Amino acid sequence: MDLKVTIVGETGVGKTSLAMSFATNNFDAQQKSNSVAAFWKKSIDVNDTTVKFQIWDTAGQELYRSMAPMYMKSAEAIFIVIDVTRPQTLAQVAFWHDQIKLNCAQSVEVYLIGNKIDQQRNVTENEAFIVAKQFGMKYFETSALKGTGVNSAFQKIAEWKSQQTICYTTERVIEDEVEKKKCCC
Ligand SMILES: Nc1nc2c(ncn2[C@@H]2O[C@H](COP(=O)(O)OP(=O)(O)OP(=O)(O)O)[C@@H](O)[C@H]2O)c(=O)[nH]1
Ligand SMILES: [Mg+2]
Repeated sequence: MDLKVTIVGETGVGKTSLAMSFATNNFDAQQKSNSVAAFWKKSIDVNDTTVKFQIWDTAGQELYRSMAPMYMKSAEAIFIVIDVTRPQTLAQVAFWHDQIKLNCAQSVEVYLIGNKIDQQRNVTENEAFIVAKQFGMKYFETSALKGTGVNSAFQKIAEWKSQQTICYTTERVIEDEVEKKKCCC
């Protein structure tokens, strides 16, 4: 099954680095800021199903930000990334959450990702967790540099997707059975 994930957040928080770490297991300390969205693919197996990720890594610079909604619209899941060394990136979560409300389907699953935990942090895990909770999001911490937590965040969203599909199928089966019974009466 396909899973479209869009990554948003301020410039320099590590969106491209996270996508690259997950998709290729590589890290580039000289990673350049992107001006257009980059696309990454990777498949993983969860619950006997292959989840094929289609990852849109958006450009965080103010100048290119107007493009982000285009990639949010069809997303089933969104990662809002912050940089735990820069508290202002946490303050901007409200902005990104508004963008999601404006542009995404109601069913979208949103995770907050605190990246760069290998560095001296200025945002505590608890501070970020409180903001995530306020907006109804799960919170994960990562280091794209070390690879810490990256696979688990993507694994969790893949599990969410596989569960969604199972629930949907079960509901449909139950609905179909109700319909059949109705027909027999
Ligand atoms: N120490 C450390 N540096 C990181 C980490 N993730 C990214 N970086 C560095 O932070 C800088 C910005 O990373 P990018 O991945 O380009 O950030 P971005 O969010 O894609 O930025 P835009 O494309 O401008 O939106 C680069 O120099 C990366 O090498 C991390 O986990 N730890
Ligand atoms: Mg980038």
